[in-house]
Amino acid sequence: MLTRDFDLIAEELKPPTPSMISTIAPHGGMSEDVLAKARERAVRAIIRYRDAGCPEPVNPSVDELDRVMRFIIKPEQTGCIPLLRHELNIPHDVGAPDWSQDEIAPGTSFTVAVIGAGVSGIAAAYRLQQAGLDYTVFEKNKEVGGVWWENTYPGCRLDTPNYAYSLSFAQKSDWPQQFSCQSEIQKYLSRVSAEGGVRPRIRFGAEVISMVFDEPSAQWVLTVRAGDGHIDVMRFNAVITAVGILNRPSIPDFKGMDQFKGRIVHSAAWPKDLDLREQRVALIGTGASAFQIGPAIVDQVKSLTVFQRNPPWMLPTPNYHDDIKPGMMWLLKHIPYYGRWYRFWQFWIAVEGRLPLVEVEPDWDHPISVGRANEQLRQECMAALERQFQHRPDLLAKMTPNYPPGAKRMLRDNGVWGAMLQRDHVQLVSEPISHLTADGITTQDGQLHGVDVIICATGFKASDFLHPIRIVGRNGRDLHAWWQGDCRAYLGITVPGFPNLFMTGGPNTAVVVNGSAIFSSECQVEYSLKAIKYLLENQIAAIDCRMEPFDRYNQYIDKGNLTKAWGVARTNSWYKNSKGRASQTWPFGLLDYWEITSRFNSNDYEKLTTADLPEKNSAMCEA
Ligand code: N01
Repeated sequence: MLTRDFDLIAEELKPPTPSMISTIAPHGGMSEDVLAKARERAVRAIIRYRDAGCPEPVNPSVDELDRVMRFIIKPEQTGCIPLLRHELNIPHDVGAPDWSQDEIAPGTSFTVAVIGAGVSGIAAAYRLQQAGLDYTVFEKNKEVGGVWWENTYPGCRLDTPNYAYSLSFAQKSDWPQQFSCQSEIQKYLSRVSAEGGVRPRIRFGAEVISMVFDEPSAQWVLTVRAGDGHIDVMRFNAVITAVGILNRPSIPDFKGMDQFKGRIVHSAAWPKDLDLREQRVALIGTGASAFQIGPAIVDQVKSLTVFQRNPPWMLPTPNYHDDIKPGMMWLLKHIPYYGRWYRFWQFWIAVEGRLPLVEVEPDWDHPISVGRANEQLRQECMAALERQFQHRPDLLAKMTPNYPPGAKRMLRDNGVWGAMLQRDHVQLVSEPISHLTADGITTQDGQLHGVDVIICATGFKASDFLHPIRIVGRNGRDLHAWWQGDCRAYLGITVPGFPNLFMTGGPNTAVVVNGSAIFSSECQVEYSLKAIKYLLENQIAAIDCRMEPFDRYNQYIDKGNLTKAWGVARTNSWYKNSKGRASQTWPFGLLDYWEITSRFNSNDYEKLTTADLPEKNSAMCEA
């Protein structure tokens, strides 16, 4: 893009399609010979750019962009070019609304409430602002960031590649690591909210406790509690929820919890004053949070006892904690667009990601894996486990999962967890917990494990979408009662009976082996804006999802989830709800979600004008 030298993307330099089992080959699997040629040409191009005085890059034409994209992607993947253009964001912000309220509905009043100022809430606010809409963001915390503000436990960091884990309209080219730490991501979100101009529209310390659809006015009536207990009741034409799914801590209810003399903390509510030095510490759970906490505290504590219910599958990721190398940092800093193309690469890889590796093959018969590719992944991960625990057969046995890889979140492994477990003052207990006593944790074999502090890294109530907000829609329908713990939505965004309510991070939108939550949130926000545009253009008060597309969509999702390891495996995970249905996971590729959310089909919705709506519904309006 800098030099317009298309020799740099000559056919002979094309990287082979990288195969992704547990890890991806460096440089997309290019041979040493090709790599040397590519480096030589790149260096010459950089020198030319330097000698020309580092001119401002001229925006590439669409043809030029496509040519570069086609150099990387497979010929059969050209369908994903629009998605990749969105993520690359060159030369312009593809996801920006192509309209404004002033242009399409001048003089009308239309207000939107956004609930939550984490990544999704910031994205929603930014897009609403671009469309010139009147909006207010309600955030229960004192700062933006959502989970990245709340989770301050030692070792907290990303476990998805960072260049793809950022907003398409606010890319950052100087992430210090491939998987950045919590404080870095929090700083980024704080900066985006300030520079994006949305911060003044956020009401901090304001928790939405209920929202009721008032049919006569087709407005949502929100009851909002401020930090000082003050209650406000406010009306909005539409609501976008951005409350996240992994943020309501799940704290186990062990017998005898009230007897324990020490401190019990949850990973997501880490007390600032918690001093673990010389303490005997219990870590309950071996999910993503525990995996980060354990190695970060092991040097301080007197002893660490890890209580494991099911071992996780570990995904070899040697560079997990590494800083970006100086050479790469130089390129990111000095070569315009380098970070964008790096993001492009990470996104393109994630379009399918590890999805083929978790595919269920009906003719595959194995006690653990669900298909041939899944078995290959299992064997690679097993080989890595065996290498790590070659001198500790006891630990290898405890660390060997008996369910297919991908049935629950696979954890990034650069060896620190295995090394931690092999320290003298660390013990891995796989005997189930029976109860707590004043002095510690008793397991079902009757053994008391004396501890001073218990850390519950026991996850979140992921399937309780929008909990604990009371939500009442048309005809007095209570959303939580209607869902009965089995949450569903159309496209993960709208629910019949709840007009003009748009969710981000809703049911079945979590991408778990391909991509990041930010991608889905941006799709949901952009879809919501398209729906609002439709309302304004057509002077319709509200749209209400029809049952037929809702049912059809959920059948498609359920069928899809049953083709993936998590859909058929019986293991516990936050992917499933208490009914055993995978209500969190998106079972297809990123392109599929992009395509179904990139157009708003008004036929999927019943249109409500204020004239159609009942005149009075005072009971429902009571806050
Ligand atoms: O929670 P989890 P998490 N007794 O639900 C165990 C994201 N995240 O906070 O496997 C004993 O995964 C439970 O056991 P089992 C990421 O998406 C992201 O670790 O159910 N144990 C499990 O081991 C992640 O997937 C980052 O048998 C009990 C653990 O607790 C998601 O958040 C960083 C128990 C819970 O694991 C959740 O991760 C951290 C009980 N009663 C987290 N109850 C990023 O970097 C539960 N367990 C982006």
